[in-house]
Amino acid sequence: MNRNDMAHPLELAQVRARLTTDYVGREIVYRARLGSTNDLAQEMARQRAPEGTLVIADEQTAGRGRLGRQWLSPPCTNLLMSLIFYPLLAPAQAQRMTMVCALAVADALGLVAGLRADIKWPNDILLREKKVAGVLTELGLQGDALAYTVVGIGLNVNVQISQMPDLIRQTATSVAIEKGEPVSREALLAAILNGVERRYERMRQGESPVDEWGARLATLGQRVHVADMSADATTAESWEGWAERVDDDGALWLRLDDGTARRVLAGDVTLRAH
Ligand code: BT5
Repeated sequence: MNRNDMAHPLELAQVRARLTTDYVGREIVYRARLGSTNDLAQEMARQRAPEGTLVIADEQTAGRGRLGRQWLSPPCTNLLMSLIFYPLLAPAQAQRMTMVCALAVADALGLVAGLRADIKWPNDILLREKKVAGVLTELGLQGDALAYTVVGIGLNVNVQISQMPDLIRQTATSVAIEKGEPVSREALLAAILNGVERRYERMRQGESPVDEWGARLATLGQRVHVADMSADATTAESWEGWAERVDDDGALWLRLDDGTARRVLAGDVTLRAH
């Protein structure tokens, strides 16, 4: 049996050997098991841990998605990680960090596994229309300014369908399932970190990731149903229409059937037949 076939703890030396970054992933906090990497990363961000610090675990006991949903992963099979940044962005622009990281994950899937990934608005990465990764960006504010962002990434690498809980079996996939063989978590992780730094640097030099992200969104041009999760949305609003475009803050613009346009900042998208 190839050693990749067996779940083994992450080998950080193999990650470091592949890093080409100056600061992203140069500081690594590894835990075999913890509640949520986003929680530990937020705690460290409040204490000004260095930019690009990686918090990574082989198992989470309280992994979460948006609105407190669960993120599920068997031990030692996938990537469960969070990155700390102090971007000079307004809080409304923080979604750009999700874009930078989602694009880096999509690139890494191509580079390391030869798979073509799509992005689903606002924070999913898909392989053949199934969810392979989710991104959870959380903010720290100081007054009206952004103090830090923590970008959590859960990427299904070597989990098999038989190991997936019923909740996600129909909608989720993994790199190994799509590729038909196990893939090195270390190689994928290093490629993600390298890509994140490259893209983050470009953003810091004034280039917005929005255009590239928008071009990679499987959602645009589709007829969709969107359950609105924006903070200012009254409970359980939802919309159906054509997903026309995204704007600089990453909000989705829908064209409703009565011809009006509607801006949705956060939500859940389901494709509709047309
Ligand atoms: C997300 O939320 O997709 C963001 C997930 C971020 C997880 C990472 S893991 C490291 C870091 N630490 C954390 O505690 N979190 C981050 P959302 O769009 O709300 O999607 C959540 C939904 O995805 C769940 O309700 C399930 O339906 C589904 N789901 C759960 N686990 C999954 C998995 N392993 N693969 C695919 N889908 C999953």
